[in-house]
Amino acid sequence: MKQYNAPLVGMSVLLTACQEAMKDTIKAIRDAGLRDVKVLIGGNYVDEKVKEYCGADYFGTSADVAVKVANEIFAG
Ligand code: B12
Repeated sequence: MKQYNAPLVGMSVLLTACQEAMKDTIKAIRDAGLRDVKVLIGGNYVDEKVKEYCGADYFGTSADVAVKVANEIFAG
Protein backbone atom coordinates (compact mmCIF):
# COMPACT_ATOMS: atom_id res chain seq x y z
CA MET A 1 0.00 0.00 0.00
CA LYS A 2 2.77 2.39 1.01
CA GLN A 3 4.86 1.22 -1.93
CA TYR A 4 2.12 2.03 -4.45
CA ASN A 5 0.87 5.16 -2.71
CA ALA A 6 -2.68 3.82 -2.93
CA PRO A 7 -5.34 6.46 -2.27
CA LEU A 8 -8.12 3.91 -1.74
CA VAL A 9 -8.35 0.44 -0.22
CA GLY A 10 -11.41 -1.74 -0.79
CA MET A 11 -12.31 -4.72 1.36
CA SER A 12 -15.04 -7.28 0.88
CA VAL A 13 -16.61 -9.49 3.54
CA LEU A 14 -19.24 -12.20 3.43
CA LEU A 15 -19.16 -13.39 7.01
CA THR A 16 -19.93 -11.41 10.16
CA ALA A 17 -17.15 -13.49 11.76
CA CYS A 18 -14.67 -11.60 9.57
CA GLN A 19 -15.60 -8.23 11.01
CA GLU A 20 -12.86 -8.21 13.67
CA ALA A 21 -10.20 -8.98 11.06
CA MET A 22 -11.46 -6.09 8.97
CA LYS A 23 -11.32 -3.77 12.01
CA ASP A 24 -7.76 -4.95 12.80
CA THR A 25 -6.70 -4.39 9.18
CA ILE A 26 -8.02 -0.83 9.19
CA LYS A 27 -6.27 -0.19 12.51
CA ALA A 28 -3.01 -1.53 11.02
CA ILE A 29 -3.39 0.85 8.07
CA ARG A 30 -3.86 3.80 10.45
CA ASP A 31 -1.04 2.65 12.77
CA ALA A 32 1.27 2.52 9.76
CA GLY A 33 0.68 6.26 9.42
CA LEU A 34 -1.44 5.93 6.29
CA ARG A 35 -4.08 8.36 7.53
CA ASP A 36 -4.97 9.79 4.13
CA VAL A 37 -5.76 6.39 2.63
CA LYS A 38 -9.53 6.01 2.31
CA VAL A 39 -11.00 2.66 3.21
CA LEU A 40 -14.12 1.35 1.52
CA ILE A 41 -15.73 -1.81 2.85
CA GLY A 42 -18.50 -3.83 1.26
CA GLY A 43 -20.41 -7.05 1.13
CA ASN A 44 -23.93 -8.24 1.59
CA TYR A 45 -24.39 -7.48 5.31
CA VAL A 46 -22.26 -4.35 5.58
CA ASP A 47 -24.07 -1.18 6.65
CA GLU A 48 -23.43 2.18 8.37
CA LYS A 49 -23.10 0.47 11.78
CA VAL A 50 -20.47 -1.98 10.52
CA LYS A 51 -18.65 0.89 8.84
CA GLU A 52 -18.52 2.86 12.10
CA TYR A 53 -17.51 -0.19 14.14
CA CYS A 54 -14.62 -1.07 11.83
CA GLY A 55 -13.45 2.51 11.36
CA ALA A 56 -13.89 2.55 7.58
CA ASP A 57 -14.54 5.75 5.62
CA TYR A 58 -17.19 4.40 3.25
CA PHE A 59 -19.34 1.34 2.78
CA GLY A 60 -21.18 -0.14 -0.17
CA THR A 61 -23.38 -3.09 -0.98
CA SER A 62 -22.92 -2.96 -4.73
CA ALA A 63 -20.04 -2.54 -7.15
CA ASP A 64 -21.61 0.73 -8.37
CA VAL A 65 -20.84 2.32 -5.00
CA ALA A 66 -17.16 1.45 -5.39
CA VAL A 67 -17.07 3.30 -8.70
CA LYS A 68 -18.92 6.29 -7.22
CA VAL A 69 -16.57 6.54 -4.23
CA ALA A 70 -13.47 6.11 -6.41
CA ASN A 71 -14.65 8.86 -8.74
CA GLU A 72 -15.23 11.17 -5.75
CA ILE A 73 -11.77 10.49 -4.33
CA PHE A 74 -9.89 10.79 -7.62
CA ALA A 75 -11.73 14.01 -8.46
CA GLY A 76 -10.03 15.45 -5.37
C1 B12 B 1 -21.40 -19.12 -2.20
C2 B12 B 1 -21.45 -19.11 -0.70
C3 B12 B 1 -20.53 -19.91 -0.03
C4 B12 B 1 -19.45 -20.70 -0.76
C5 B12 B 1 -18.28 -19.75 -1.11
C6 B12 B 1 -17.57 -20.17 -2.37
C7 B12 B 1 -16.46 -19.21 -2.73
N1 B12 B 1 -15.34 -19.76 -3.10
O1 B12 B 1 -16.58 -17.99 -2.65
C8 B12 B 1 -19.07 -21.78 0.30
C9 B12 B 1 -19.91 -22.99 0.06
C10 B12 B 1 -17.60 -22.18 0.34
C11 B12 B 1 -19.51 -21.07 1.59
C12 B12 B 1 -19.03 -21.41 2.83
C13 B12 B 1 -19.45 -20.83 4.02
N2 B12 B 1 -20.49 -19.98 4.17
CO1 B12 B 1 -21.39 -19.18 2.66
N3 B12 B 1 -22.45 -18.41 1.37
C14 B12 B 1 -22.43 -18.34 0.03
C15 B12 B 1 -23.61 -17.50 -0.54
C16 B12 B 1 -24.69 -18.49 -1.00
C17 B12 B 1 -23.29 -16.57 -1.71
C18 B12 B 1 -22.11 -15.64 -1.52
C19 B12 B 1 -21.64 -15.08 -2.83
O2 B12 B 1 -20.60 -15.47 -3.35
N4 B12 B 1 -22.40 -14.17 -3.40
C20 B12 B 1 -22.07 -13.56 -4.71
C21 B12 B 1 -21.37 -12.24 -4.53
C22 B12 B 1 -21.06 -11.63 -5.90
O3 B12 B 1 -22.25 -11.39 -3.84
P1 B12 B 1 -21.85 -10.55 -2.59
O4 B12 B 1 -20.77 -11.23 -1.83
O5 B12 B 1 -23.06 -10.14 -1.84
O6 B12 B 1 -21.21 -9.26 -3.24
C23 B12 B 1 -21.98 -8.26 -3.85
C24 B12 B 1 -22.25 -7.08 -2.94
O7 B12 B 1 -22.33 -7.43 -1.57
C25 B12 B 1 -21.15 -6.12 -3.25
N5 B12 B 1 -19.86 -6.20 -2.57
C26 B12 B 1 -19.20 -7.28 -2.13
N6 B12 B 1 -18.03 -6.92 -1.66
C27 B12 B 1 -17.91 -5.60 -1.81
C28 B12 B 1 -16.85 -4.74 -1.46
C29 B12 B 1 -16.98 -3.38 -1.71
C30 B12 B 1 -15.84 -2.48 -1.34
C31 B12 B 1 -18.17 -2.88 -2.27
C32 B12 B 1 -18.32 -1.44 -2.50
C33 B12 B 1 -19.23 -3.76 -2.61
C34 B12 B 1 -19.06 -5.10 -2.37
O8 B12 B 1 -20.91 -6.33 -4.62
C35 B12 B 1 -21.16 -7.68 -4.98
C36 B12 B 1 -21.87 -7.72 -6.33
O9 B12 B 1 -23.13 -7.16 -6.23
C37 B12 B 1 -24.03 -16.68 0.73
C38 B12 B 1 -25.50 -16.30 0.80
C39 B12 B 1 -25.76 -15.00 0.10
N7 B12 B 1 -26.83 -15.01 -0.65
O10 B12 B 1 -25.02 -14.03 0.22
C40 B12 B 1 -23.61 -17.60 1.88
C41 B12 B 1 -23.15 -17.00 3.25
C42 B12 B 1 -22.25 -15.80 2.95
N8 B12 B 1 -22.36 -18.07 3.87
C43 B12 B 1 -22.53 -18.10 5.14
C44 B12 B 1 -21.83 -19.01 5.99
C45 B12 B 1 -22.23 -19.01 7.45
C46 B12 B 1 -20.80 -19.84 5.50
C47 B12 B 1 -19.90 -20.79 6.32
C48 B12 B 1 -19.35 -20.22 7.63
C49 B12 B 1 -20.70 -22.09 6.53
C50 B12 B 1 -19.98 -23.12 7.42
N9 B12 B 1 -20.52 -23.31 8.61
O11 B12 B 1 -18.99 -23.69 7.01
C51 B12 B 1 -18.77 -21.10 5.32
C52 B12 B 1 -17.58 -20.13 5.48
C53 B12 B 1 -16.43 -20.46 4.61
C54 B12 B 1 -15.35 -19.43 4.71
N10 B12 B 1 -14.22 -19.78 5.29
O12 B12 B 1 -15.51 -18.29 4.29
C55 B12 B 1 -23.53 -17.07 5.62
C56 B12 B 1 -22.86 -15.91 6.36
C57 B12 B 1 -23.64 -15.46 7.58
C58 B12 B 1 -22.96 -14.36 8.32
N11 B12 B 1 -23.73 -13.33 8.65
O13 B12 B 1 -21.80 -14.39 8.61
C59 B12 B 1 -24.28 -16.68 4.30
C60 B12 B 1 -24.80 -15.23 4.27
C61 B12 B 1 -25.47 -17.68 4.15
C62 B12 B 1 -26.49 -17.55 5.28
N12 B12 B 1 -27.55 -16.81 5.05
O14 B12 B 1 -26.33 -18.12 6.32
N13 B12 B 1 -20.41 -20.14 1.34
